[in-house]
Amino acid sequence: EIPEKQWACVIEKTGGPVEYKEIPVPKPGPDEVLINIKYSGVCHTDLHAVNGDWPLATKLPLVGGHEGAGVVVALGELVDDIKVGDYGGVKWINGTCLACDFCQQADEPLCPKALLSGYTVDGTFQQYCIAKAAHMTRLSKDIPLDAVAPVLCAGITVYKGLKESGAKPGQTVAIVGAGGGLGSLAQQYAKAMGLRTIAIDTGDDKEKMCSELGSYAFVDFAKSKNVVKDVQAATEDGLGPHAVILVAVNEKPFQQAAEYVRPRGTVVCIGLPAGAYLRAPVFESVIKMVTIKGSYVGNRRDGAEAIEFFRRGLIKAPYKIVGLSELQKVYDLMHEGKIAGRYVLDTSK
Ligand code: 8ID
Ligand code: ZN
Repeated sequence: EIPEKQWACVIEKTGGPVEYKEIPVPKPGPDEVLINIKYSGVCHTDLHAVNGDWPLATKLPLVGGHEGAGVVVALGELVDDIKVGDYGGVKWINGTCLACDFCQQADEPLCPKALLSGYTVDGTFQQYCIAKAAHMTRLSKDIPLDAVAPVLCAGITVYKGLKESGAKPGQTVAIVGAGGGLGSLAQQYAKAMGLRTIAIDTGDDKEKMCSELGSYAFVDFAKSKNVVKDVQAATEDGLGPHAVILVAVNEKPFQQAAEYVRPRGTVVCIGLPAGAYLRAPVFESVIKMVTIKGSYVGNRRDGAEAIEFFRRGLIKAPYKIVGLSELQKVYDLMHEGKIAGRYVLDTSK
């Protein structure tokens, strides 16, 4: 009962347009599964892929998307630990070699042969998507496929970033870009991990959302006359947050965070604004013993842990559902910075 054709969103060339059209249903290779994607989140990475603004080319034509949740409908002949009918998630890391130096140490996002969903292989903006069985995220049947979709990239990534920050329960973390998809989930994971959060973003809608998500303070970067001072003033002793999670799509905050982070604090860079550079004052970075690091999605274990927080009901971030055919409208809103939280696409319409 797997159809020959399916609906998908395809770009033929970098820059778009995004075309909603019928394409063939792919067939899984020996170590792959075919997943009937029910819902897919839309990540800002998907917009970077359309715009081609990163120093890494996409495949073309391209089906984007890497936050896909659905039902397994076919298995390659080597797959013996997944059944047809199981729930599965397709994340950014679609597959890796499982043999290199990095894969051996469970750093598989760093695998030089990593396949990237919706970037170097077709992703989840289609009704039937392929994933390497070893990397399919296992989802139990009590997990709602719409709400879990954003966890598959945004959730895993911010959970990993919070772990990489080294922040301990009771400490304060600044979330920069808190009103977006990654930022909204970061506030929920931080809360579940016993951390306090300061949200940084702009606009009344995002401020309201961040307060509902558990942040005790909000700094509006567009209204603030001095973001560095305002973030530090939002901490009890005025010395700044223990960690900063940077998920904004803008260079400026990557050049401010080291100034307001607490002595001994850690700045975790996650957002990927095009052509941007990190900048930090050497003097303050040294005498404050600041750590600045990058964090890139998560390994399979991080994924399983992030899903388990969600399954237990600890992660509730707002999302809106629209049809797969409306992807371009979502990109337009995202480009304008008008999305509070995440959009999730229903692939049946
Ligand atoms: O593994 C990774 N490192 C990874 C994984 C997934 C996504 C990295 N990303 C990257 C994406 O490619 C993108 O560059 O993280 C970035 C954020 O993705 P997103 O959360 O999906 O984007 P969004 O929903 O558009 O949210 C971005 C927010 O940043 C705010 C915007 O207002 C928006 O709410 N923002 C901006 I633009 N400038 C800001 C500033 N100066 C800012 N917030 C605070 N200060
Ligand atoms: Zn993503």
